[in-house]
Amino acid sequence: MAQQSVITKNRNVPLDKIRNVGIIAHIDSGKTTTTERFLFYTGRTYKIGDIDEGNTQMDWMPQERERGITIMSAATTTFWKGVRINIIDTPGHVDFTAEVERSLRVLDGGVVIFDAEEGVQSQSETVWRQADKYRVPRICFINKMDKLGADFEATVGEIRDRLGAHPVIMTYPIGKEQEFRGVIDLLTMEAKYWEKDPQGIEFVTSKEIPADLQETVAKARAKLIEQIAETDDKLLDKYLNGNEISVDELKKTLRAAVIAYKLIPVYCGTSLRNKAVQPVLDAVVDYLPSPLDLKEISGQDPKTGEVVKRKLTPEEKFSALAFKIQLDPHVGKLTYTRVYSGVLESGSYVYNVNRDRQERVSRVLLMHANNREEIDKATPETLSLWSVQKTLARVIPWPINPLPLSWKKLLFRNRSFLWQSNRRRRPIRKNYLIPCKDWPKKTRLSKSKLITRPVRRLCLVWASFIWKFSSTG
Ligand SMILES: Nc1nc2c(ncn2[C@@H]2O[C@H](COP(=O)(O)OP(=O)(O)OP(=O)(O)O)[C@@H](O)[C@H]2O)c(=O)[nH]1
Ligand SMILES: [Mg+2]
Repeated sequence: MAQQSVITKNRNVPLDKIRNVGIIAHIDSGKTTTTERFLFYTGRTYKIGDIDEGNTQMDWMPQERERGITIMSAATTTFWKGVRINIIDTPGHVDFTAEVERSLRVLDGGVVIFDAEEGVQSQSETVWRQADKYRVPRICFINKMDKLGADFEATVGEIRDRLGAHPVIMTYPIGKEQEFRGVIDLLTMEAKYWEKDPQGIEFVTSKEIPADLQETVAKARAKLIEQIAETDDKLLDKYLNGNEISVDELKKTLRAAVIAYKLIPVYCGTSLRNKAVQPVLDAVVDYLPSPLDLKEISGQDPKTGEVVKRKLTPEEKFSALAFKIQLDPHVGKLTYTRVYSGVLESGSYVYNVNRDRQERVSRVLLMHANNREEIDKATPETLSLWSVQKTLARVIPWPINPLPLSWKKLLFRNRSFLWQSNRRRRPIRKNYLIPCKDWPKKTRLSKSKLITRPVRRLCLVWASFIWKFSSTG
């Protein structure tokens, strides 16, 4: 496994230098591969984790490594250009779509990855709609530019037509498939080549644009400036009057447009071949929102029923959303939380709104996939975990400032899963995460048995179990 280098303990970062992002997409588009590159280029790991060799940081479960797929979303933290990036790598398989949705609820921004050959696929559409639902600003990365049949422009077209988005091309590919060499940054009009260093750390920047691309790139840049200018009246005036617009002005306006869900910056590259991944990290820093851009959250006071608003700062009273519970054989029950305001200290008590009771926060942990780093407290800067000791809950007096967040419970209707459970008997618990196609043949039910009453009853019980289980998530 790749080694970690950065110690995140005691690194205080101002709120505007925080990005909470999720990597979302269809299965096999390269989310984990790209996340591993993020960790490597930011210095978080010494060695590039490879999906195909089963030595990734983010896919740490043996089942994930065996199958080369992500089953559980994994969180990590890294630093790029002085900005702390909290990342959640999500699974792409339709059966784990609940994992994506519960992560999206607590994220401030998303990096959506597309396969340059496949374009926009079904699950990409699903996660896109989920991100729309939770109002998550996004950037896109068209990955696998090295793959046979890779088509950058067709994929951008599909983002526009199938997803109804407003993509803006930020980097234009130099070559494709085997010939993919790098990208042209349309803002600065620089060509960047990843050719010499196989790990892609070093790249060559040149002001000279390849002759065959000059015309296309000039058109693409003009379109980019027009698209950005259209989102801001002042800039549009300047543009229409024929005045020069600086790169800084363009970046600032684009950032505002991305946060306002008006534009989606699009990048391209190939994570597997270690080419053009750094511009995506730059885009996370430059265009995705910090917690300060979200302004405030609102909730209901449990006693008075009044709507309460809190700013997303450590100075405010505490409020957080527990978005996932995980059972760890060594530590016990872990609760993934997003702290929105205030401070969560180890040894303190918090009010659990769902259960209407207090919970003791025995330890606060910062997660790096399955590695835990113990910290004293969690603030809005950390996507953290705390472990709960339920036994102590009843004897402690109520905290003074509870704030139940006014979000709805998640209800998952995972059709494919229900349909599959109609066909086959429920696997035993330890096999729960095994894809249905791999369940032993013996457990399959014949078509004639499917229509019998006991089976239908069993399906209903199973469906209600899933419903109950996922709505508590
Ligand atoms: N040719 C090519 N293959 C890639 C690239 N990036 C990833 N892959 C391959 O695509 C496959 C899937 O990669 P993952 O990173 O596991 O994809 P994922 O989106 O995380 O998959 P799930 O988490 O299971 O949804 C692996 O075999 C990778 O080696 C790329 O840039 N080019
Ligand atoms: Mg993955």
